[in-house]
Order: sequence, then C-alpha cells, then structure tokens
Amino acid sequence: MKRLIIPALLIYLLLLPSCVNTNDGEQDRMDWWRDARFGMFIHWGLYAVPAGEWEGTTNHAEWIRTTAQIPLETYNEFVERFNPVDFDAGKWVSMARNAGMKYIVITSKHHDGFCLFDSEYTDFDIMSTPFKRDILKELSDECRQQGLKMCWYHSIMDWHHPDYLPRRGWEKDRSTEGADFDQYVSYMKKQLAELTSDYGKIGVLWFDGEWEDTWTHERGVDLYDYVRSLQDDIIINNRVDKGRQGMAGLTKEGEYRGDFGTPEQEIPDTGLPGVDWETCMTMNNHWGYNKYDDNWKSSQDLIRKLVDIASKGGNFLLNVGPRADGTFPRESIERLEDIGKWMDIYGESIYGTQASPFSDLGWGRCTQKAKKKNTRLFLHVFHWPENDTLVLPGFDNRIKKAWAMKGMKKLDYEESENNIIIDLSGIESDENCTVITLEVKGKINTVKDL
Ligand code: FHN
Repeated sequence: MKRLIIPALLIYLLLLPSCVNTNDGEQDRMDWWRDARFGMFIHWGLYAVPAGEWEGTTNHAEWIRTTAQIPLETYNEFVERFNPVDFDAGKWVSMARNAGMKYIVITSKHHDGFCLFDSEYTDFDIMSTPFKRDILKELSDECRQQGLKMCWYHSIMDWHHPDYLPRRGWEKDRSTEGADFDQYVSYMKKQLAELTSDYGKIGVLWFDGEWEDTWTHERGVDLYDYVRSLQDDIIINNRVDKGRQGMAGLTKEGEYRGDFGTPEQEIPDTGLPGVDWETCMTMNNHWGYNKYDDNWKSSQDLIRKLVDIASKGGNFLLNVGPRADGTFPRESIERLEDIGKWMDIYGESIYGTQASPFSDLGWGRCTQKAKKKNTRLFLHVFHWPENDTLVLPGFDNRIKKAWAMKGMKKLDYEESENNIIIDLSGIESDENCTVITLEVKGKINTVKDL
C-alpha cells in the first residue's frame, strides 16, 4: 500500500464540510448563499441624474457629491429630477434571473444618504421625487415572484444626515454643532427595522462605508447582533464591523463580525478553506451610472471571472448601474444575456460547487460537487489544449465516466502514473469556456503532482 502523504492543507480540505458550517443554524442559514454563487449588484440613486458629469468633468458616479464637492442644497435639487418613468421591476429581475443570478443586492441607501424606499424617518427618499413609488417594494415583490433573494446594500456612512460625523473635509458650510452620532445610529437602526420588516424575507444585508473612525468595532458588533435580532437567518457581510482588510476584503484575525469576506474589484489568488467570500465587481469602471464610461469588460472575461471565483469557493456579485430613467445600459444587458446563455448550458458547474481540489491548472479552472457517493469534477477549459488532449493531475479515485457538458458526448480518457489524459477530439469548443465533466468514486483525497 503506497504511503499516502496528505499535506496538512489537504487534511484541512477533507475536514472542510465539517468545519465550514460551525453549527446547524450556520449550516442552514448560509446554504442558499453558498449554493447561489452568482448575484446582481445594483448601484442606483440620485447620482444617476448627473450620470457622471459635473461642470465639465466626467469621471464621477455614485461618489459625485464628494468628488465634485457639491454642496448639500445643490445636490438635493436632484430629488426633483429623479423620475425613473421606465423603471420596471419585472424586467430588472428577469434580466438577473435569465443571467443565472440567484440574488439581487441593491443600494437601499448609498453614502449620499438618499433612500430608494419609503422611509418614515426621512423625506430624503423616493417618495419626495416625482416618481413617488417605493422602488424597493416593487423590486422585493418581483424577486419573490421570480424566486430570487432580495438583499440590501446599506451604507453606514451618510453624507446627508445632520448627526452623521465626520462631515466631508470640504464642507465648511455644514456646522457639526449639536451633531450626535448616537442619534445617527438610532436613525440607521430604525431604517434597518423598516428594511427587514416591510419587504419580506431579506437574504443579505450588505453593509458598506464602515471605514471612518466614528464607526467602531463595538458599534459593528452591536449592529450585527441587532440586525440578526430583526431577521435571525439574514446573512451579513464583514463591512458591518471593522475587520475588513481593505479592497482585498477578507476578514482579519480577531472577533470581527460578518458572515463573508468582500474582496472588491479583485479575485483572491486562491480559495481559503472554510472561509466564505464574495467578490463584487463592476462591468465597466463605475458602480453608479457614468454615461462616458465605455471601458466594458467582455462577456468572455466576465464568464471566466465567474468560473475563477467559483473554482476558489467564492461568490460573484456583478454590478449594474442603471440610468436615471430606470433602464439598464445596453452594454450591461448584452453581457447579462451572454452570461445567461452560458449558464443555461453550464450552470450546474457553478451552482452549489466547492473549490477545486487542484492547484494551478494551466488550461483553465475546476469546480467540484458531491453527487451521492461520488464527486463530479467540472473542468473549465479556457485555453484549448494542443492535439485535443486535456491533461489533469492524477488522483486515486476510480473514474466512472467523462463527458462534455454541452451535448453530453462521452469522452475517452487514459490514466497514467501521475495524470489523466482526456481526449477532447470531436467536441465543440465554447469560445467563452468549454466544460468537461468527470464523475469519480468517492471524495478526491490525494492529488498527484503532474
Ligand atoms: O464607496 C463604495 C463604492 O461607492 C461602492 O459602493 C463599492 C462597492 O462595494 N463600495 C465602496 C468602495 O469600497
């Protein structure tokens, strides 16, 4: 019997299913999110009216009040101009669903403080615009109708509320006299109570804007526990507290709250066993709508990012910045349609999968999924191999069969001392990413070096 040397990490991977879910409650609560793997981020609000432009400069977006140093009373004039007459919750949710997305995270309130919902605690909300309809109510009803989870992005930082501190450095005209941060937190908690009681079950509360000094670890712990008291199975990201390690997004060591890490505009080099994380990313360079930004990532690039993230055990939260009229940019729609066509064929290789058992595969990525007593390996081919032979590091499990996901064509393979060679001749390659399925007996324990 060959001595099997199983490096410490592999032992840890073996324990993964038991160590990822710390208790039944944790297991149930996070399961839908881990299975989903793919969601839509929506950044929408008053900032869509200027669409990135202010006094001749054109690189603004959701931060425009700050990046263009717009005084509050001037910015408040956008309320009268925000009238998204073409907003159609059914169309938005259908575009997300047809793209293969399982949840939608929308800005209930971004840093500018404007609320896309009908809040009892402020007039700086959608009901003060000519539109006078509760966007989040229509969206949450539609998500429930179409089977997607409704989730809120809610900014801790608030550039409008008089009790939020600090002010923007350039805001000399807004006195801080009488400002009481505890009062602001109380306001935020009352709105979170509205957002978790008036719109049905909410999947995720995605906090942001936690980086300023007025927000503390103690407040983060309190807010996490408070939100969980409102809906006990809600999932909360790590930006509720102070543990996020910058744009790399994962939570640093310590007792920081948050159910998942939040890398932003980047994908970790490798999956971290037992750590839940989600990369959020824009399709171009801006979160909020910027009519000048035509630096769109290709559909192939976005599909391969989804695969890369899933192969490392993460979720992909892909952003759309709708226009002020309530429509999605054409380029966003085209990419969502392309991704949806790919997911229609290959979605099984993403949903409910776990990280690859292999390290670097030169030709692409791998995800894996338990299938009763077997394991399905999904081999995502980005770069077609020479002479149609795909080489995979060997392992001890018995291979039961191999097939091309598209068309289900059975594939021949041969096993040698250290690798498996799969014959791809005769199958149609997919320019975005071709997926080969390998069904093997049991769990993948030992992977050999190529
Ligand atoms: O400042 C925000 C930004 O506007 C955007 O919402 C991103 C998306 O996660 N988060 C913050 C920047 O890290």
